[in-house]
Amino acid sequence: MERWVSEVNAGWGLTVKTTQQLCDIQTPYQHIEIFETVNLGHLMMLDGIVQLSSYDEFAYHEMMANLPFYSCAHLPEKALVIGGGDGGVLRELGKHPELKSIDICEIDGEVIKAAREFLPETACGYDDERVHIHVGDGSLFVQEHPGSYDIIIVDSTDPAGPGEPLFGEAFYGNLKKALKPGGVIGTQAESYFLLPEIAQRVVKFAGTFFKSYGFAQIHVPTYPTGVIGCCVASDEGDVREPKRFPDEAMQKKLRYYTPEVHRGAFMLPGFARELFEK
Ligand code: SPD
Repeated sequence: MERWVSEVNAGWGLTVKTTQQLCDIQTPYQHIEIFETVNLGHLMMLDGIVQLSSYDEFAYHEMMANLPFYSCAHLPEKALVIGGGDGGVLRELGKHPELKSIDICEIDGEVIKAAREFLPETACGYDDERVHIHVGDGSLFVQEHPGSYDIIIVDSTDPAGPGEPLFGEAFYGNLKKALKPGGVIGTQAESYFLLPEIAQRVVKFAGTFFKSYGFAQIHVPTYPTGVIGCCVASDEGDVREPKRFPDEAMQKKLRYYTPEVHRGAFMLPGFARELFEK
């Protein structure tokens, strides 16, 4: 039966026509819903907030994985994903043979199960033998692993519910401690149109702890306002400049990320630049 489902966020919304609800689970952490849609393939929502659609998830996941990967001044070998239970960031990291180990710490094991059952093209990231799954609180996990990772990617929900601690200043300090020297973080930094105060806060925290940092914009039509940010930060080199480039074979595996897109993503509209300079 056809049904329009909406994300209503900050006083406005995004509505998608669906044909079938594949998953409808309330976990101790959140409400997981997955729909079959008319035009966007599968759509996953957590607590009513769109997390991904098959139509454009490649854009978000490629950038979340590759901005930190290619910003890292040394060749990254060990990666950590906080959140990201759908497996999309894992899938993109898995394209890099240089990575020897990819840990994921997702607080809600039911998200992993639902993604594996209903979003196989995204959750195929789990099929990689370098991936180690930890179900738990990412904010505690980073405190328990000092000096451990070359790149850490925080693929969180919005700062309400289980995602809340991942938007605090203390968490950014702990991310820095969990990195090896010269490591890079990439964190979900919201939309400068939809949630400008959150985007501003995240970039400010990155600037408190790291020498080089910036907000990279990613075009994702199925997130309200069509844009979302990845805050990239490191103590080594300029994160706006890729340190290595995908070879031809790797570039063929990517539909959104290119070295030019890496540089261009940090070129923000004037009002957004001002937001982050305050
Ligand atoms: N405002 C929604 C932000 C969602 C970011 N996380 C998406 C998870 C996809 N792996």
